Amino acid sequence: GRSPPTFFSSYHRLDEIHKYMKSLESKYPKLASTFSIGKSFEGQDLLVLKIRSGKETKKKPIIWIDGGTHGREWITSASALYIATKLLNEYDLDANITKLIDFYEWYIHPVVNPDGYEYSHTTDRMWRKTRSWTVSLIGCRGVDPNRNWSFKWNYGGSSISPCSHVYSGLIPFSEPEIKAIANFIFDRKNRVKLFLTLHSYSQMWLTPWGWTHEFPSDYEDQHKMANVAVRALRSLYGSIFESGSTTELLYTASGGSDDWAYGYAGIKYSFTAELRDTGKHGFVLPSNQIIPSGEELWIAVKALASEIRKE
Ligand code: ING
Ligand code: ZN
Repeated sequence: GRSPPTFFSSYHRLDEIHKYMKSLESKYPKLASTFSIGKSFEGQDLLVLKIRSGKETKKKPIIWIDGGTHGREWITSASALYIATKLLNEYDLDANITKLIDFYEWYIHPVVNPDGYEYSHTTDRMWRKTRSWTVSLIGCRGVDPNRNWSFKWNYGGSSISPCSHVYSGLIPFSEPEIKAIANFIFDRKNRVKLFLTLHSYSQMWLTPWGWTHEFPSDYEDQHKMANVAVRALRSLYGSIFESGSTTELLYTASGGSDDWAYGYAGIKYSFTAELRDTGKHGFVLPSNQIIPSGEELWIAVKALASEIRKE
């Protein structure tokens, strides 16, 4: 294919990301379109890129990929955009990619939490949560968007204290950013074949559950598919990603998006990928790793999409 554009040599602010998404839409009018699924607490657009070939009449299986759920995890937004760019660049150049685009409808949502993302650029590099507040809760702002989903909400690994990094919110789906995704996915739940949410860091391919130490009935299939991803990923630069359930490899965490996508919406292949690195730079991954990190993730996503297609 063509060499990756200079866009991926540094991290970008939200407005530049939105501009970039719209530039993809103009460059590939037959394949790409952007649309907003709602507004963040502070009024930013929740912009999603759709990649699809052919006439709109046919209903296709869906692949959902999101990044930027947590403000400080910049590599996840960059990587989601990298995947989108690769899909579009290689369409009609690479027969396998062409097949994957023709078969699926792809939705890429690079900045799930735009307010937290911007705040991590302007004020506090380590900001994780949203930026919401209510009059009854003065003092601390923000809800953990990955503890705010309705499935097994507040079953453990979250907090009811507004000052906590893992504050679950006053009610499930209190955060407009999260409610918007839930509505979007739920409306299409029977067509969504892969729900992939990108986080950082620790290099893991996580499967449900996060809310309990028990393993779901589909664990065997899910773990096999996670291994398809990590094996492909490792083949490029040798990066080692562990695969396993969230509680097994990390910690108990309820109210996360992958548990909801699997447990409530019934999407079997629902994963959280924890991208680079394993702690050397942590959340502050140098920008010269955007392209290699994007490349290895791209190989993993391609492998997953082709494997899921066979089912
Ligand atoms: N990790 C995730 C977090 O929200 C996770 C881990 C995965 C939790 C799936 C719940 C469900 O804590 C990061 N880095 O945010
Ligand atoms: Zn995260």
